Parts: sequence; structure tokens; C-alpha cells
Amino acid sequence: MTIDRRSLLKYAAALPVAGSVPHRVLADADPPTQKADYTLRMATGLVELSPEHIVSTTLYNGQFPGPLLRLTEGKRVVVDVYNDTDTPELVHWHGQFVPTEVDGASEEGTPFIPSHGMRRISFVPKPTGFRFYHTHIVPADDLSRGTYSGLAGPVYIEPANNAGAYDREVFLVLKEFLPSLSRGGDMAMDALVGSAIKELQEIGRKADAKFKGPKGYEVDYELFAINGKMLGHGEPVRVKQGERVLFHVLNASAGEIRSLALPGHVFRIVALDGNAVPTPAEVPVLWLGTAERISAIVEMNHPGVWVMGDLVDDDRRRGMGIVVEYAGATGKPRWTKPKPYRWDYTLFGRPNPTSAPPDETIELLIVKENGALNGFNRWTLNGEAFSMETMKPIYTVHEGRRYRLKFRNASDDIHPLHLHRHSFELTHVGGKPTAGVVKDVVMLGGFQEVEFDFIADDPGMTLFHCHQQLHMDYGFMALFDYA
Ligand SMILES: [Cu+2]
Repeated sequence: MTIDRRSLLKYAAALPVAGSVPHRVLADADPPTQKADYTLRMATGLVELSPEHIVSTTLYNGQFPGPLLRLTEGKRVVVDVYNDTDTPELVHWHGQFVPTEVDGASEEGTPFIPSHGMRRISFVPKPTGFRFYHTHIVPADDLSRGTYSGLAGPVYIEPANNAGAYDREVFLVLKEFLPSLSRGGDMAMDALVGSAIKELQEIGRKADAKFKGPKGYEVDYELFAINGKMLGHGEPVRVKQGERVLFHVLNASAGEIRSLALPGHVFRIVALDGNAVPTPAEVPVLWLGTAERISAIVEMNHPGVWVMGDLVDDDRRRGMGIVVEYAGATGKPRWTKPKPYRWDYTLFGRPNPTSAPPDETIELLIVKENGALNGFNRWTLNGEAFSMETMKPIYTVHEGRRYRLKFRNASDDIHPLHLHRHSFELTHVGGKPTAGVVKDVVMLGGFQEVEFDFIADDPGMTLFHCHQQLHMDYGFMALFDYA
């Protein structure tokens, strides 16, 4: 259910141009309308990353991250979303199976939340696990908007029955602040297993020869934070020896790949993108592509005061970390660099890596056209950059069929590939077959291939895109329509 146009205008009229009004007033003004379960209000606000670093950006409810929404699987939720900014906005319910008018992608037909207006949305949360919400507008070269802003917050959808093999949960939202354009940043090339495929390197070389000139723009950041606090400035994660802490980690970056380690401890991965993995496994380092989530249990068996932080020294020094402090331990937080560790999704797959055969396979070749659009790289899928003007769907799927998407990356960038309103099962990644790992974002390594299957079980326009904001804004998107 969405609010009808008449009520929407009524709400909009009741809203002041600036400032905030308690939403009770609005509820009283419209008695037949039930009270929303949650209210999200988008407005400019300040985030105190540290006493010396206070940044201004757009936020949900004046805070970063936005409030944790704890929803229950199958129990309908009503959310009122107010937009106190000067531009239309969208809230995307990342990783949930929701209708197109709720999902929060204009490409699928979701209505915008008008500037200084509001929209009531209602949906049945699913599937269970760690999801999130974030803005889904197209900022292009405006680094104050889109996922460059503070518009992101965690969602946890409670399962009917909780596994409960942990003592408590801690949510960590990783995020960069103060973005600026640069020429050619460096990607974490040592993040993933698998090796470059010669044929894809050759295609990349040919594209580079055609699109010569300076390197396309990338985005750099000045400050880094976990839960809106630079390392050493927030409350530490306080733990007791022997405790099992379940960390839910979200990479809410606009485009960075992040790593995280806790010296002397291992992470037992229990869920990826909120979905339980078939084979929980222990790893020394987490790698998360943009928009990926990892749920991992850490057994606290190495007392001390530690830095849980990014492997990149510069990013950690500028804030990407959080202190983990054992009860009774004192002293300065310690960091020791872990050995290099490459992320391998197949570790968490079924022992027998056989997945159901697809009804159809769709192959997509990803090519970078260096600096082709006003100095920005343009991205093409099978030779076509997504057009915001035509919004033309490139594939038609049939309900109930199983589709295998095979992506071939002819660029050196890692791409966090994301499919809306559906989950997918990884079937081939880093040169290896796999099965049983269900996700909604997957990192595709430079000059590598990845294959995943999705079942067309949620009719309606469905958006696919790279979650790197610069990539999606400059061509790296595609629409799937249902027959
Ligand atoms: Cu990308």
C-alpha cells in the first residue's frame, strides 16, 4: 500500500518549508491514517566524527548511520519518509523482496519523495537477516548527494526462529566522508582470489587504446569512520573474555572496497548479505565490496585493547576502525597488521558445488571507456551504456525460470554487482564452481568472471547495477522486465 495522491498533497501542504514539526501533528491532522511504525526524515545535519572533525551532510533523522530498523519477517511495516531536502529523493530497501513502487529505484518506476514532501510506504519485510536502506538517486558529479551523503542505515529482519549461538550483537557501518574527485585512485587489487583472464585483459587493452588521454575521475575521501566515529573517538566495543560477539558489518561506502581485521582474533562467517551460509568458516580478514554485509561471530579469547581496523594504514589512520576493549584491560589500543588475505566466497559454499542447471544463460561483457564522458569513465554492458533517457529494459525474463548471469570484466576494477528485489546464488567465482552462497551483491575481480543464478520470482521491473556509485551513474546498469 502506498499513500494516495490526495493524502500525499495534504501531508505535503501540512509540512513547513524548513525546520521540523513533530509528526504527531501530522498524524492528528489525518485521523484515519494509522500511525507509522517508523519515520525517516531526510535533512542536512552534522556528524561529529571526532571533536576536530564535524562534517555536514544529508542524514536520516539527524544521525549517522540512520536508525537501526528491526523488522519482523512477514509482519507488514509502515514507514513514513519525509524529505526535508531541496531535491527529490528515494529510499531503496536494499536486499529485500519488495514491489517496484516501494523498492526505491526510479528506473523501476518507484515514485520520488518530493522535495519538502513525504511518502508513506508499506511492505512485508523479507527475507530475514541483515539488510539496509539507502538513497538511490543519481548524483553523477555532485558529491554531496547520493551514496556520497550520509543517507544509509541498517535493517535487521528478525527470523521466525533465532539461531542464538552468540551472546550479543554489534552493528558496524563503515563509511567515508568528505569526498573529492581525483584522477585515478587505486583499487584494492589484493582483495580477491582468482587470476586475470588473458582474453579479458586483451579486450581491456583495446578499449584503452581507443579511449586514450588522462585517466577518468575517481573519488577520494578525507575522513573515514565506523558508526559515524573516527577510530578512537566513539565508544569502544566492550567485551568480556569468553564472550561470543556477533558482528553485523555493512560497507555503506559509495564505492570503496573495505577490509577489516581484529588482531589475534578470527571471524567465523555465519551469513553473507544477511543470508546464512551453507558452510560457516573462519577467516582472519573481512573484505566487503560496496553495499555488502557480513555477519560474523568473534570469540573473545585474546584479552587486551585492540584496534579493529582497515588493512590500509592511511585509511585506518584517518579513522577507519573501532576499539575493542576487554573488561579489565588497559593501555593504548594495539594494531598488528595481518598477513595478506584474499577473499574467497567459495569457502562458504556447499561442499558439493553443484547448483541447479539454469533455464537460460545471459552473458555480459563489461568494458571501461576511459574518460569518455566529460572526463568520467563510461561503462558498457555488451557495448551499451545504460541510458537514463530511454530507461530501456535489455532483458525480458519469464516468471519461474532460473537465469544464470555470466559477467566478464574487461577492466581492472573490482565491481560490486547488485540485483534489486531478488537474491542470487553464486555458481562460479574466482575461477571455481560453487553453490549455496546466496547474496544480493558480489564482488567481481579485475579481468575475472563471475556467474550467479537468480530465479525470476518477483514480477516487475528489476534493476541490476554496479554498486560503485560512479560506475552506475555512468552506464553500468541494466533493467530486466518480466514477460
Ligand atoms: Cu563497478
